[in-house]
Amino acid sequence: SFQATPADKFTFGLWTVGNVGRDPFGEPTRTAIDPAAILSKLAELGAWGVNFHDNDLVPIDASASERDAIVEGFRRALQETGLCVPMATTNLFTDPAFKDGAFTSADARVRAYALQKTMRAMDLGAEFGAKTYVFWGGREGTEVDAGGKLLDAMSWFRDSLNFLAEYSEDQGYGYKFALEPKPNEPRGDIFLPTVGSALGFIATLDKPQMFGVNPEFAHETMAGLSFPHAIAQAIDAGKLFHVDLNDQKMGRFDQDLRFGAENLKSAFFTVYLLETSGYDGPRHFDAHALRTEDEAGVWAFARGCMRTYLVLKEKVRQFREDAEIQAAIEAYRVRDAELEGLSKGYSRDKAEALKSRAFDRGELGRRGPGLEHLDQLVTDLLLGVR
Ligand code: GCO
Ligand code: MN
Ligand code: MN
Ligand code: MN
Repeated sequence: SFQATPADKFTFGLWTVGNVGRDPFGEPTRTAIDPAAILSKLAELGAWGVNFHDNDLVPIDASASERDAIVEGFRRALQETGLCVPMATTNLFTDPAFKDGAFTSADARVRAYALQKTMRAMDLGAEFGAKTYVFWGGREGTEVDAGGKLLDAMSWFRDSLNFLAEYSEDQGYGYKFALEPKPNEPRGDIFLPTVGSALGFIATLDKPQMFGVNPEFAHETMAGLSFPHAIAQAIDAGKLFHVDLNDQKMGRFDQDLRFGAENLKSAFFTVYLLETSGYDGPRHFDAHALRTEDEAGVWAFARGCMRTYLVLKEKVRQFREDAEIQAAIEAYRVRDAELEGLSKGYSRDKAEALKSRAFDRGELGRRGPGLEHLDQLVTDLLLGVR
């Protein structure tokens, strides 16, 4: 049936299903949907939660009383629909003040304003019980390296994140922070362009344990990298705090396609890793309906993201129970208890034993691991003929 339920932990951003189809070449093709209407439709489709940037909910120029009224209305809509708000984030990219960066702006006033806006957005998220705070540095980058801020940008970024981590602790919010890397767009080059860069940067923060990553399928793909490889590294590091699911053709503009729309095999291994690694965070779809679509297309898009995920989850189950596939995986691995023992946990004896060991290079090079066979089995599985 592949019908989503809250137990699947699917989430959408207000900005995703709320996307009106504006692009750099054309005006919106859809009218904005009221957040309360978005919530009831998402609940009807079986989603678990909804996420927002501060200004998806509260306009940047709202007065204090307008803010309170909006927050109250949204709280009511959440209660009526049973949806939760697991993640919150700040819009540090739309307003012209951020045109040359927020935390990495060369203008100290902009950096201070970015901190103010983020603290207020953290307050807002905490009001709704959000536990994960995403940092997507959309404008954190540059087109002109002559400005000479490549090194400064790293320390400004670090100072800001350290400051906000302290703020979260001071307020007792208990946020876990997730950095979301992207290689470019809207900037010519965005700082911390890949999951690997973000992981490296986290190790330089004052409280690295509070920080992880929010990898996005489209972003790693834009960089020409493999999304399953990226999340595997994040999982291995204990740093997969959130995930943005969508799809993307490599080497194109930021497409934000429906999950599974383009790279089915990578989508399958993404679901495989999420479902078998113990990851229990939200499955967040950060994508939007094609600009061609009307509102019916928006909900077809949302339903499609969840449906494809659930179909692939069922394929993961079949993959793990398929005797021929499991035999092919087993055959791929060559086990050797003695050599495996010698190869880890250094001692001088082990080093000497390995150095004097005779290896049959000819045999190692001749062995066919059976990957064509295995991969075709997976292809058959995904095509539905197994
Ligand atoms: C993008 C990004 C954003 C972020 C969002 C959450 O390509 O525009 O993926 O959608 O995920 O700002 O912080
Ligand atoms: Mn994106
Ligand atoms: Mn995008
Ligand atoms: Mn994203």
